[in-house]
Amino acid sequence: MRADQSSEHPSLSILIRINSASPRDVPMLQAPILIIGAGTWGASTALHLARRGYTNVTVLDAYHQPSAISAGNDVNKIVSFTDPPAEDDPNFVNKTFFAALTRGFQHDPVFKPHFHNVGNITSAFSPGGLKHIGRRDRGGDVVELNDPEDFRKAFPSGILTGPLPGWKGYWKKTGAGWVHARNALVSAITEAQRLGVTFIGGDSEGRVVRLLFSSNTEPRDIVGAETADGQKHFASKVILAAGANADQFLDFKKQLRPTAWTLAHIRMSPEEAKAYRNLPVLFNADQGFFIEPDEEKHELKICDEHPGYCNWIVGPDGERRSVPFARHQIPVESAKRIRGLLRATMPQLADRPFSFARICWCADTVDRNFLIDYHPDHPSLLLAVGASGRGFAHIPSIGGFIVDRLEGKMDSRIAAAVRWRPEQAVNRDWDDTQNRFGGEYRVMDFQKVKEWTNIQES
Ligand code: FAD
Ligand code: FSA
Repeated sequence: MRADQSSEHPSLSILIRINSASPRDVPMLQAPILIIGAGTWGASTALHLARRGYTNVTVLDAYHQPSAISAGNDVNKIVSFTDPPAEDDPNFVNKTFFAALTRGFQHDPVFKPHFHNVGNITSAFSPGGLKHIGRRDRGGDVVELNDPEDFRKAFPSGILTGPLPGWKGYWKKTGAGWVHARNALVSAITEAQRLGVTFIGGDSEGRVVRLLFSSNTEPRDIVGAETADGQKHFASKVILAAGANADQFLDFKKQLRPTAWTLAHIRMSPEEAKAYRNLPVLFNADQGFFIEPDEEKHELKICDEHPGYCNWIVGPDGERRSVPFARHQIPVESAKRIRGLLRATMPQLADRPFSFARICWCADTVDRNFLIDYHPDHPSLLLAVGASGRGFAHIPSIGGFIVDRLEGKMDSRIAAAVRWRPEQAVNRDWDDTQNRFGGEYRVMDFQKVKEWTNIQES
């Protein structure tokens, strides 16, 4: 076997001479399939492959499961249900995705126990934020909240004691709420394992350092991936589901912008946690959101809303590129914004110490549609990326769409929306706020952050 360094991505790919006994000749269901990334989408894909009868599926992840850096490794995420669309619905693609996750949370025993149907309130106070939320098609019964008093009445008394200045919004009382994200992720992984999928996690044996490409086939196809321990994992198909880190393995032609958001927890007493049980999700497009405290540790997670942080590094070619990194702290400016949200809503909690915080990475496409497609130059490489800061809710079902694409069965309208589309990114404005509001109303740069929190995890 000969291994040459690839000229395209010298450090991230390697060329391998493949012989005729390659795994490619094995029937599809028994053929080795490698998934890179055991986060939200990788876990969902593994589960759907196993359920469709694939018997040789391996998932590699840089962390033991559930990955500490997966965007899905979180106490909660927002979910909203949608009915299946009519064939001629102009929003057919998006609604099909949402109808599928709806079925998953309503009926799939792997996910159903983790969904909390408490309703959600989407709100804003800036003209742009209000216009944005007003455009959303929410489905179901929605009540308008026109002033702070309407918000207070949507909650048990004594909770929303803050001024909620200028807040207006929409309250979807049912068919919306939150999912215990980490538990849903672990549930998907556990079920996939039970059905025979192998998960390999850890910095040495699970962390992919490069993709492996054939040197003697045209086109130069992918043949597997190499992990940090030097192990080469060969496969017939490779599914890249490494979230924000996918961008480091290939030239995505600017289609992915790794972007991070910020979250913190405060600890409540068991009695308080009980009083704050079953609250609707309260999301404000100008300031952030929170969801009731979790049952186990009684921690309330709060996110400040903003267009995101990138970590801009200028490469030798003069192009800047956002490069993810892990940190279980947040910028102090973000911590202040989180306290600002608490002061506006629940000032009684605004000065509590934080018990946990982290930055959390995702990757935005230009139009914030997903990117689920074969790579045009590497026919056995399927990309399952571009969750665009809204991909957790799809955990029950996204893997089904990814496997549809793998099998060439994806609905053509969906396939068109989630295709490889570098033409969209040619003149990409990296600083585009992508329809997000809040914070400084611009994309921020971690390189310019001077001060970080120093939270001791309890
Ligand atoms: P991830 O879940 O991040 O998975 C990527 C995996 O790749 C990780 O497990 C990682 O360890 C692994 N990996 C990375 N590098 C390597 C490597 N070299 N080798 C092997 N493995 C590697 N969505 C919602 O629907 N509702 C919400 O309320 C919501 N809230 C959010 C709040 C925040 C703060 C953030 C940041 C995102 C939120 N999202 C939400 C978005 C959602 O979490 C993501 O879109 C989704 O989890 C992305 O899934 P993924 O599988 O693409 O990435
Ligand atoms: O309704 C939703 O799916 C909220 S996603 C939560 C969030 O924090 C966004 O508010 C943020 O803009 C980014 O997309 C990360 O996820």
